[in-house]
Amino acid sequence: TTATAALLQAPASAGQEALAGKSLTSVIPAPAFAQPDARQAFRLGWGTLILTQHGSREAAAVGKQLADVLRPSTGYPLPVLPAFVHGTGIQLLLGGADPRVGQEGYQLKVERGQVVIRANTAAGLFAGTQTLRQLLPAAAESKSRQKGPWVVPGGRIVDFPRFAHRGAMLDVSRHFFSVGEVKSYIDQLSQYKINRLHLHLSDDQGWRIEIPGWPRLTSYGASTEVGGGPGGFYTKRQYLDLVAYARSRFITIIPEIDMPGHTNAALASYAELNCDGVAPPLYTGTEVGFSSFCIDKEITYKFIDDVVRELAALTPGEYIHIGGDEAHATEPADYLKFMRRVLPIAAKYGKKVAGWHEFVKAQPVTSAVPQYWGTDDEDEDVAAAAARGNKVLLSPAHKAYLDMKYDENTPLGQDWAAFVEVDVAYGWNPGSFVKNVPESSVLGVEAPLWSETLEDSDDIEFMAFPRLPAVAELGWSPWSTHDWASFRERLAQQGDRWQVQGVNFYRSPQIPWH
Ligand code: TNX
Repeated sequence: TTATAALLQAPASAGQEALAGKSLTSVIPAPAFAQPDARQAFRLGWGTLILTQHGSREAAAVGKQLADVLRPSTGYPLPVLPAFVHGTGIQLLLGGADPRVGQEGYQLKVERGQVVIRANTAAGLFAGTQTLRQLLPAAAESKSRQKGPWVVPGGRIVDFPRFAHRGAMLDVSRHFFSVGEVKSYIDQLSQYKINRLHLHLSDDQGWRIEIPGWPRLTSYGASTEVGGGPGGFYTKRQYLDLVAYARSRFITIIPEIDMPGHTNAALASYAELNCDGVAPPLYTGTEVGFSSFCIDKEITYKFIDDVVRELAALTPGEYIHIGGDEAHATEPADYLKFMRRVLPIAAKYGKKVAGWHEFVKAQPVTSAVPQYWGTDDEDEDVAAAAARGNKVLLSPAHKAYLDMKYDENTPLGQDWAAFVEVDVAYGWNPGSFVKNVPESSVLGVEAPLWSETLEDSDDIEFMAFPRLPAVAELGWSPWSTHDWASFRERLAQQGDRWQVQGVNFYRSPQIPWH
């Protein structure tokens, strides 16, 4: 009806709702449009069915993932059945959604008898089920049976992302993280509608991915990490397993091989890659900017061709990330020469390029994506690239870096860019942050997590939570919903879920944790 349509135009009043306790808008990222209906609510019970679009294996898979979360805590059978079955329950349907939901959004209707999620894609259904999870009591996240009641607040949501790229980056080079640890992070990211995971697979301290024909990269170059620990690497099979795991949660992995700097692990593995033909020792410190590929040797490009070809074959996504940051040991003219040779290699293997923003000096084709990691609100080269038509990814270090300490007492992390408390991570607008990089030139946001000081999942979680959800909301939610007062209340509710999930989050004094 027109009345409903008009109501759905109204931006979610997340603030008031969150203050009043669990409601339809007690969600991160904030939904684009929400219309709570206090007269309605859905109660999960013994008889609840999960009914998924008939004929869609992907919709059924999303339904099964939802059941896998809710069965242990509720103790209910929650069978996943094709949607032509009659019964009450949670319906995951393809098609018939509000046109604004696009390719990744969804609409959600919660009434007394049913929950209906509609989307155009399985990705949209998955996003809707993440919202639904957050609308249930925190105990629903438990791995063991808990007391209900399992009530979902009533009303309607129409929700879709502001930006195409809502990313996180994990540095698996400075410290290696196992397949299990990365999967655990993927699970956490997907709850906040993150859709890209950038893996920093090589650096001075370690090479982390098997490349056929270059076995010493992994037998030797992967054998240590910061502090001298054992390091590690992903075999092709393990890497493909990660890609598939991420994909089932609608996250695309973007692999990064950093070059021409940050390459000591490769240079140590193969003497012939060095200009003087002498392999340097492995490196376990935390300095940056001392290594460089040999720009004038042909074998450098043969090596990169092999690496990019292999990575492209392992990557269903559109992008390969070629690093390009902090090349202090490469002459500026050599850097340009190098980039102009390397950029076409990705294209040859059917991939677009992402890189740390320094590489725009080489004026890459407009499909290339500079990732801005500066601590300033202007950068001439990045603005010029935007003017040429390149889309920019925003990771300003003093806002979006998850490895920055929260304050001077934070036991982990670094502080070269800033202390980044939760209000700082939340308090910037990607659409107008860098001068002359307008919203139309912004591909999205990404929260990098460098791992010089991080050794395991507990450490990852301590730095990522609660800041990752702040960056996720900047990437997904319309600016009209941006509201610190509301965000901190909603974050406190996420804290209840992390407690149940066993996530080692930082109890920022800025947040009214329960
Ligand atoms: C700078 S940011 C780096 C990384 C470090 C990080 C530590 C960027 C593109 N390069 O090599 O790990 O600082 O915060």
